[in-house]
Amino acid sequence: MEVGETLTRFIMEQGRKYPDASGDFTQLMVELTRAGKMIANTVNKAGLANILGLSGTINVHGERVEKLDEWANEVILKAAAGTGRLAAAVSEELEGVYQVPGGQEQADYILVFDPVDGSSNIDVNVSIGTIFSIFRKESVGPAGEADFLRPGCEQVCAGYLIYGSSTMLVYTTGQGVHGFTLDPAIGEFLLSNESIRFPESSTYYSVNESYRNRWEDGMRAYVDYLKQEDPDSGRPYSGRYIGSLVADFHRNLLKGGIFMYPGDSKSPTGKLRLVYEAMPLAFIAEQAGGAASNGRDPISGLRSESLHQTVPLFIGSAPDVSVAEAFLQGRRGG
Ligand code: P6P
Repeated sequence: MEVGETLTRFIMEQGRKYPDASGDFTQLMVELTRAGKMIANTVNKAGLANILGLSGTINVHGERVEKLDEWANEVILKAAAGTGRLAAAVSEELEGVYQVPGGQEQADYILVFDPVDGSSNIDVNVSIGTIFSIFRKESVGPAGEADFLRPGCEQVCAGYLIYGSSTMLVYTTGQGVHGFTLDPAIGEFLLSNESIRFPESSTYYSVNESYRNRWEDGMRAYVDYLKQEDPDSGRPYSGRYIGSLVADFHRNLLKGGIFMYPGDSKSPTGKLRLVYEAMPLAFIAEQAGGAASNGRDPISGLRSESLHQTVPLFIGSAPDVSVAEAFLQGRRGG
């Protein structure tokens, strides 16, 4: 595919590689990208639309649209459910499993997503994102929690949108990681980064060091290691942490680096959600030649025990994740 190819065409081309593909997945992806365009349009005028409180807009039902998170949640649910190809969904904004109205329980797919990750950053104009992934529904009849408590390796698709200096959609279906940039002039996502791979060498590490005193010794030792002068290994790495998971992950994916949100004495399993934050990004990281771990085990092999379970996350260039694990497991010292 050449640069500039539309996302819709790319999805359809990829779909053709699966002879038994019914087109349902393609339809779902096309609708998710349409929802992404709607969210991008609103985010990009956030300052004007007073997005943090009331959006300042009125929806089709004449109701005042609430916060961005709830609004984006609705936009994504409506877009995906409107395809008739989605049975159910789990979102950071919803307590339990959302059954798609209209009895789509026979539909093949279920969706997990975080509609707006990092929305607290929007009022200071920092990039934020949407994270999503798709599983095939396993159960017969209405999808239950068990359909969503699956190992990450069973995802059929994972992606994120990043609303920054430009809006990008990055996704994988297990055939590499591909990035598309929204051209606002024509309202199309155009192929801009085909087959993204983590660079051989890393430049960045991302972690909130204000929690250092809560970390276990191995975590402190690892971050100290990254700060040592050792030009041969590219150290010291540059610290970059903007408090927006998608933005930090995206930069490290393109430039090389590791993002960490460890467990600590206050939050032993960290803050980030396994099902709709860590697992989708882990699929992308692995498809780009990187790795994702909870400090011991690959995220892709974990099975969540609850919909909103948190998990420590170490994700990025594979060598960096491996070294971090060695420090965390006491196999390496400073
Ligand atoms: P902390 C945003 O609230 C978020 O969920 C992620 O996007 C981000 O990486 C993390 O939390 C930041 O959390 O505790 O460092 O402020």
